[in-house]
Amino acid sequence: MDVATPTATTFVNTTIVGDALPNLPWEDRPAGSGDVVWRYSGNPIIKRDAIPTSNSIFNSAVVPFKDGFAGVFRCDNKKREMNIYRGFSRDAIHWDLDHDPIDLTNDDPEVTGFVHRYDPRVCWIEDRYYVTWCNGYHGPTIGVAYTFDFETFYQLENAFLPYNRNGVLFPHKINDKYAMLSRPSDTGHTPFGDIFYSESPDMIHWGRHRFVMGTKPWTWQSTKIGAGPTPIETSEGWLLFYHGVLTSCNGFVYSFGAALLDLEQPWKVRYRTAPYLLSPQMLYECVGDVPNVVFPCAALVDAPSGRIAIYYGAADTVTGLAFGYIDEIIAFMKANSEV
Ligand code: BMA
Repeated sequence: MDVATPTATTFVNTTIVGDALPNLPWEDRPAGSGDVVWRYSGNPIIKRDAIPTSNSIFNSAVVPFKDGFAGVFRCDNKKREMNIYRGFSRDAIHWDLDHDPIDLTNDDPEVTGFVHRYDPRVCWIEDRYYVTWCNGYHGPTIGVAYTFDFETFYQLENAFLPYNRNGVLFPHKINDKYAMLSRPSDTGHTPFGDIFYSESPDMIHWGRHRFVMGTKPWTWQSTKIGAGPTPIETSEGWLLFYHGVLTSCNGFVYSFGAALLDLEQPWKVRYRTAPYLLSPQMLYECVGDVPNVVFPCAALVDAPSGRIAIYYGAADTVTGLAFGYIDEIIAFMKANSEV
């Protein structure tokens, strides 16, 4: 598969820029369901104890790799250290995870020093896979590394000063600059957070920060929001899945929805789902180390069919999979949009 030269596939209204991925995991919408995004019946696909040392395996990222798939997984171990682990799969459902965390390479120990690493995203850009994650450096910030082969991971400078989370790269340069979404925050389990856009000439220096979107009072996204999987390029704009948090009388509730961002100026929001697309409702989403969380970090797309498989952490404990059609999601967003 030539991932460097994506093709475009046109639906009635939407052209998806991307490759064919015929081995995308897939299950049809259940009979009688009207959901625009529906869960895999075999969820959770990764259980909390999939490796001997793990307490939980959740907010994780997968990509097509060779004739199968590779991924970077958030595993919290039984010391409750948060770290990122490598995995491979033939079918993107059954995963073989390393039993030890990813070893990050950089000559400067100030860069590679471990405090915590969590919520990874993986994005193919030009000739390599970039990994971003929430990296502890005197508070959470955005760690960045790249790999060509999922064997050696070269760590770059943190993208931002602390405090920041949910760093999500765009899959190609925009206006000749690398582009990233992130969510400035504070050091704790922050009760606020909006999504911002930043650009970089070299993946090291990030600037020209632009506000993208904020919370919406009295909705599923009223407390904070954060970008999820790598944005998907379509003729309608960048399709962004993002999580939103509501503060209930019993704590935070994490759901996810979607937005369409302008192709050339992605800080301009064209549409945004007023209702959520998925909220914690299954037992494995409602019960776990942190109840009531669905937290998407990756999506696989088959451009010719418009099928999408979304990977999400459930209750900060296990990993789930959900499906949809991009043209249906965009049509739903347009019919139910509040920007
Ligand atoms: C966020 C992050 C996520 C986590 C979520 C719910 O702030 O820590 O990793 O899934 O809270 O606990």
